[in-house]
Amino acid sequence: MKILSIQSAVAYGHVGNSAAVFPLQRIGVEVLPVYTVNFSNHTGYGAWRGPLIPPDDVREVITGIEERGVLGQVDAVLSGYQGGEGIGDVIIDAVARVKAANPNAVYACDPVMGNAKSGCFVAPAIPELLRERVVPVADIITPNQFELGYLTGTSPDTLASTLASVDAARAMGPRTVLVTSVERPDRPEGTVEMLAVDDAGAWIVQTPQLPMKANGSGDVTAALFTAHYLESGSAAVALRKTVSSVFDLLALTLDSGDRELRLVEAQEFYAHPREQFAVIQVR
Ligand code: PXL
Repeated sequence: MKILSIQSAVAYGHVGNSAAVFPLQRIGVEVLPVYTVNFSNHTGYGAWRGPLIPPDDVREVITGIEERGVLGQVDAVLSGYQGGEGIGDVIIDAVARVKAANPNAVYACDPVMGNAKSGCFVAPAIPELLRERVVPVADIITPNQFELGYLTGTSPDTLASTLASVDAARAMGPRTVLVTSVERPDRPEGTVEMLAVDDAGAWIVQTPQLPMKANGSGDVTAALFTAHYLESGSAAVALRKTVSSVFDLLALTLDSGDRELRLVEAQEFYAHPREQFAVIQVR
């Protein structure tokens, strides 16, 4: 399996491609990383150095890959956080070129906009760009519950209203939706859920809510879900494996006291997910 992953690079720590690439490689995926920024560290520190890569330069790298004649081997395009609005067009164009070369290829978009705690934290043009142009050409999207509401102009909270919001998102184009950080008002205290929906049904999984927020965990989640979904063709299987790997990565990181994901140390959890959490079909 080959995944063209258009995301950030950081030298220190793990977000964007610096979070997604290694777990994908560890489960046997051939990754073609294309970088959108080259930063010292993630923006969560409030200070960082290094350039945003100009959109034309990102496009050049993809054109170079195209000229090697390998775009037809790409099974999926993966994108995440967009620092500026110019990258959106490059991603849309890359998806079109990959799909022209391989009609079976899919586009997995993590519509990064914010979260319930911080609200929207991206540039003002990004939500509209995602809503109007990017999400409509995506096959898989992986919003958190806040982003799902922001994307669809709804307020998902209960399971029923979250499923209704997913239906609204699927009406925009994507057939497969993974909702992360689902916080139903009636959930057992100290838990958090993930919900996966595709044409075959809807599945939910509940885990303990760890007292932490590690930058990059969403990037690992989107990457692993995309690869497992492509591999298995099953949202339930992809959900079970992804949640297992990400939970164990986070628990290991929490234990370490480190601010950055213990991405390398957790490698066996990607290769051999324990699948310790039950996935329940809800539709
Ligand atoms: O995790 C998304 C992400 C991507 N790229 C950069 C970031 C972050 C999150 O902090 O700082 C540069």
